Amino acid sequence: MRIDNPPNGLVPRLQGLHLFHFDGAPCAQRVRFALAEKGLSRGREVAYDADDPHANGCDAGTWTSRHVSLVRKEHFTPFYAGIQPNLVVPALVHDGQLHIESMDIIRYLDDCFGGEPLLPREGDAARQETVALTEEGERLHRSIRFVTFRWGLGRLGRLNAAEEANLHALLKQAPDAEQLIDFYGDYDADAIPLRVYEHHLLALHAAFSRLDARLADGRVFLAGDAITMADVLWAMKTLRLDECGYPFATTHPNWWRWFQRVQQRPAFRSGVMERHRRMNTLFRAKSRLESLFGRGLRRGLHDALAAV
Ligand SMILES: N[C@@H](CCC(=O)N[C@@H](CS)C(=O)NCC(=O)O)C(=O)O
Repeated sequence: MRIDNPPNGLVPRLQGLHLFHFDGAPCAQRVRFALAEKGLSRGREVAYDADDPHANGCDAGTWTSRHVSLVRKEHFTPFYAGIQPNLVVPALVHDGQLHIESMDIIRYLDDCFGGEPLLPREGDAARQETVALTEEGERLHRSIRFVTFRWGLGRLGRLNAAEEANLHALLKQAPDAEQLIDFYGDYDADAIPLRVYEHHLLALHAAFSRLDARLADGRVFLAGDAITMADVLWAMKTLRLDECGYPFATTHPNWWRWFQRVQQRPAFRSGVMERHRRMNTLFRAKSRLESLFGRGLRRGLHDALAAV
């Protein structure tokens, strides 16, 4: 989605490609994965709010990284609100034009840059499948948030009263498309209730079961032999849930093999994992420890399925 005349005056002055993102955020990882598939590599690192004309150049074949820390709540600042009205990452600026919504950004990159298409071309049967699978993945976006916040952050991700007030103030003029006010309101009051967590876990389990069955015919990727934007989107959900201890290998074996294939792609290693290893290791250590004590996401899924 292109945003014309954003309030932040920096945007029109940015030349080349600038990605506002967070290393550990699945929605930003999708875009970095796609950038790498397009042969574009991470170039200069500048502060997300750097207004330095020398930071604005972009070497050919690279994109400028503007890292927005979700941990330090840099996405809840007036500066960032002037770029991404929904206060989430990612956002992309290309030669002064602002684009938001990760999957729209990927389509935009697919149109602008060469390489194999991530959305199969018009007339290719795989195109419709790719669109449908992408839409299904987008519908489950909030389920990942609910599951990982309860699993990974417990009460740690809560906003204090001042941060809550700030969020309300920043979203006053915006449609709150990501429902952050509702989400943080409930979460700050009572973490995430078990029944909500289980509801989202079951929705994800149902989707992965369908995807697992789709791969039973031996196809390499979701819509055929070539990787598409649907694989990119679902891979990031899978990575996050795998980090949290979701038992993919035993529950959805075809899907697990598909994920190994995706992980072997050089673009996955460079675009997604390069600066995500520390967080990945931390998440895995936590989920292994929980498994040892018979707790965690594996147990959560088991209980949720048993209660149906
Ligand atoms: N529909 C948006 C969703 C973006 C989104 O939810 N981003 C998450 C990270 S994956 C975020 O910034 N969350 C901030 C928060 O929950 O405070 C997109 O696809 O770009």
